[in-house]
Amino acid sequence: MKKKWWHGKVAYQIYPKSFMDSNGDGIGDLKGILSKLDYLKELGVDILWLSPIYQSPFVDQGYDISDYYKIAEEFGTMEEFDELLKEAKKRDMYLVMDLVVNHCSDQHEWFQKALADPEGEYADYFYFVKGKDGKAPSNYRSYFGGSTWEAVPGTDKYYLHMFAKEQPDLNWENPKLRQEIYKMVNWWLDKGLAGFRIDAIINIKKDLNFPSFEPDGEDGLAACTKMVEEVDGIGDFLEELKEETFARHDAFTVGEVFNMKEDELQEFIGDHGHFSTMFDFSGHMLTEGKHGWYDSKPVDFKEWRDALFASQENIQNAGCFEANIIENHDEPRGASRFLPHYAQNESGKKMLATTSILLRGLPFLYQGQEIGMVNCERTDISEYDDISTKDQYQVALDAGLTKEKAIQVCNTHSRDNARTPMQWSDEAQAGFTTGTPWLAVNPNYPKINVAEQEKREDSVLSYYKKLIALRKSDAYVETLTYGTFIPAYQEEEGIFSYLRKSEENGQTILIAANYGKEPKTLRLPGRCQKALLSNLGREKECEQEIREQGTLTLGSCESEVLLL
Ligand code: TEU
Ligand code: CA
Repeated sequence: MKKKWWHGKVAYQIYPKSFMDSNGDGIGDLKGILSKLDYLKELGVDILWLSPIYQSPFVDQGYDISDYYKIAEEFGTMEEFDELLKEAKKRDMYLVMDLVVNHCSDQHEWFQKALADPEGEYADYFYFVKGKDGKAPSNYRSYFGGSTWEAVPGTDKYYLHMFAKEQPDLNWENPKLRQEIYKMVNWWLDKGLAGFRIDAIINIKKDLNFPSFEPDGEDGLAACTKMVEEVDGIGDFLEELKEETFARHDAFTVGEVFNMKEDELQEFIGDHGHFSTMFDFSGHMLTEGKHGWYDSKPVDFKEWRDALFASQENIQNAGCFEANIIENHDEPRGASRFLPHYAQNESGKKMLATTSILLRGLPFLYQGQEIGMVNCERTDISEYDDISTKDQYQVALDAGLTKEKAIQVCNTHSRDNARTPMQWSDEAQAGFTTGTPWLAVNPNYPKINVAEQEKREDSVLSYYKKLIALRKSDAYVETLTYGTFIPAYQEEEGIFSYLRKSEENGQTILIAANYGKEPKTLRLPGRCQKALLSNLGREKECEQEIREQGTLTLGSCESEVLLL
């Protein structure tokens, strides 16, 4: 595998609307981000991914773009963006934006022109398709529920939208559209962006016959992902996109890729792949429900660990390097999801951080993860903003769940769990805004907030700083970046443990954590040179036990990082 500048770095996702509000309108903004750059630098992160900040009607929180060349008014101005870019550079940080080009907003000029003249050239920027027998061309269910087809007024045609009807899909078969996209991507890269996180990209290739499938739900529809999974040929689009844009700028790209075919890893992220890297969602996909959030399974520790391990080995054997996450703006909080109830405390959060951040790959933190923010309980559907949550609530009701049960489903799975404002302090509205936040803050902010944790040496935040510093330290960066991943103690119940072994310098680092309820004693293969990091501050005790007895005893929710 060819070494790349970003391999040894740590990335951080900012959800701008909820990060920091500088002017009291309740909406996070660019100036807010600017004011927190030093905080992020101190945390140790290098690459900042901003969720969409383009002009948008915000039907899907900015993932519906109405002008790719404009900054949303809510977030600020282009001058402020340029300043953010400059200030990030000054601190040796890299800015990555979200590239949303499977679809745009129905308010985008292209779509408006297409509607105004459904036979004209702009109609061909989208999929305007004749209906069959007076009905939609196929029976696909969109990601956000309901048909993927919406009638084009005044015609017998329908337009395709894999997501909301306000997010019409762009027609990648049209070379003119592709050129427009490349021009726009290059325009941003010319400004000095480091690269892009690429949204929902696996959806850009369509089967132009739009075949219908066996219905898979009560609504008589079939998931649109079925078509995506069956169609071939996306590689040509992705390769052209790369050649025309990213490759020319040596840009960093991270794809949001679900449903990739198994043998395509090399093609996607090998040395000459379409993207630099992509997210490893193997742990997240495990729990997916067949029909929706309501029938998803809870996380089973062993299944989760083994899925991550299998994925690590698979990626490593392919000579690839993926991006690891425990949460993002589409997922519930990792601490609420992956930690058993008895472990949902500061020790548990530090343990989760340890086992995740030291995996082989590029770690991505999501805002608030570094202070251990958790899911937010709501009692009524009106308290939710997210379009997907509203749909899934209805799906749950339609499946026969009571209102109370359906709300519980949302509390567990809603994308809003991760979108509540960042908790900066115990002041009103968590110090996020002086006004009324666009989405209510999690009421636990007096307990969980940055200001309090900055003061405390043993806080989750302080631990994240140490953990990231360890990962990037001169002494261990080689091993923790490129060292081989080797599973360890897999037979031990509740244990999440692996080695990182460097061929370059001979170092072996053992990461061992006890997700179980009871203490666990492990026999070590040999001596230990040094305990590098303990989430309970037990470095010295561990060294002594290993020296005297050759064992390592981990209490419940304890994690240790040892140089063997
Ligand atoms: O997500 C794509 C996606 O397929 C899912 O994460 C989906 O949004 C989720 O399962 C619905 O609950 C990306 C973005 O990350 C997401 O925020 C956007 O809504 C979506 O694309 C459309 O742009
Ligand atoms: Ca604001």
